[in-house]
Amino acid sequence: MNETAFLMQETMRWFGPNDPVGLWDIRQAGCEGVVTALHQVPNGEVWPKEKILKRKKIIEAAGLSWNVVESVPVHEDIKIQKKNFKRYIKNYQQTITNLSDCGIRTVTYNFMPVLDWTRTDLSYTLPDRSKALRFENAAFVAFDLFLLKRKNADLDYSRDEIKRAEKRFSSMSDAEKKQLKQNILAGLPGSEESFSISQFRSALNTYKNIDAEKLREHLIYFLKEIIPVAEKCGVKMVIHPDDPPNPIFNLPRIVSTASDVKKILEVVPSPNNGLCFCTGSFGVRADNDLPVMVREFGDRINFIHLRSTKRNENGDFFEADHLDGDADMYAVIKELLHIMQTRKTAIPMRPDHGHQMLDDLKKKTNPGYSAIGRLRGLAELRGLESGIYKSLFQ
Ligand code: DNO
Repeated sequence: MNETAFLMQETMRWFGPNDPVGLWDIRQAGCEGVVTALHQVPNGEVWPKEKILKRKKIIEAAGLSWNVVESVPVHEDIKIQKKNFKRYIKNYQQTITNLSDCGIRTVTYNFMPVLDWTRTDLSYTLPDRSKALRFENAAFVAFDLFLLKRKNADLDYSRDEIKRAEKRFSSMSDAEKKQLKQNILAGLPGSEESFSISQFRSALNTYKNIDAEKLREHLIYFLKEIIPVAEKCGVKMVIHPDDPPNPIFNLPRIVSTASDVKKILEVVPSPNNGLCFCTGSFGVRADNDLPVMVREFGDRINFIHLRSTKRNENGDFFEADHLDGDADMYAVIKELLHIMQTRKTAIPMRPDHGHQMLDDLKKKTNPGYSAIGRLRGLAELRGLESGIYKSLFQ
């Protein structure tokens, strides 16, 4: 590649010293850096500089850099503007300042109520016997209606959906029901919360007077407090889209579509108020035209998650091979390359999720975050990017 080439910075998520996938594994996958977070710090508390530096040192000892924080979680009180939310915002400002002082200047967060990302099945067997993550609508609706027994939940679904959920539920063994409950409530890797059924019911209840407009107001309030601090200390804040990008449990969703993103970026028009462009999350909706979105928001995309889901007409989706789902990865990467050459910047990227495959089938790995599946995804994406770059810019 020539010296003025701007290609994506290749990184992988690393969950810290307890991650079964180690830093040297990530390095051997060809990455230059990692994306990580201080998962041990309770939500809402300040990340102390010593802890940030300690983590940074471990990463650098493996010849890698800490390119992006994913995530500094936004405390629920901030989303619902209750109790201690002002204190939590102050803490958030301090955390950003501390990160910047330690040289880490891209911070991911999301504004999903109660739950971070959600799947019903963490080991969906594909025809080649590898395992993928999946969201099965009938199982999800069955959980909502028959396990959670949410009040008025039936009003949120069509008759057809309810019928399919009944059928699905009656075919489930007790062990499957338990597993489903756990998949939805126990918290997937990177999410900092987990719930029992009754805790979850009360968490949902805190949103009873918060619709999408209200939640958006709260996000805007948060941004107006946070972005000036981010500007001052040179931190790029990037919001991660809702996953899945549709309302679940009748909770408001405000980062699911191009028009949602437009509102967020326009309301605080600062380069520090940016987007984590996740092809996997946005790509679940057929009305999200991914390459068009890259073009539209290109000057504010400061972190990229690449994966591809395959959806069907029932609202199910599973995570396909990185180049094989509904996302037009060729067109997305082509647009990203244009943006990077124009901005003269290399945007950090991570291959998001990956199948549990080969030797990893015998290991206990974080769902979606095994080594070999991500390595395969990254290798495919790298090849695609390099081919497009050479044919277009050299
Ligand atoms: C799932 C991830 C999410 C994401 C957060 C960002 O694999 O994409 O956990 O990191 O939602 O805040």
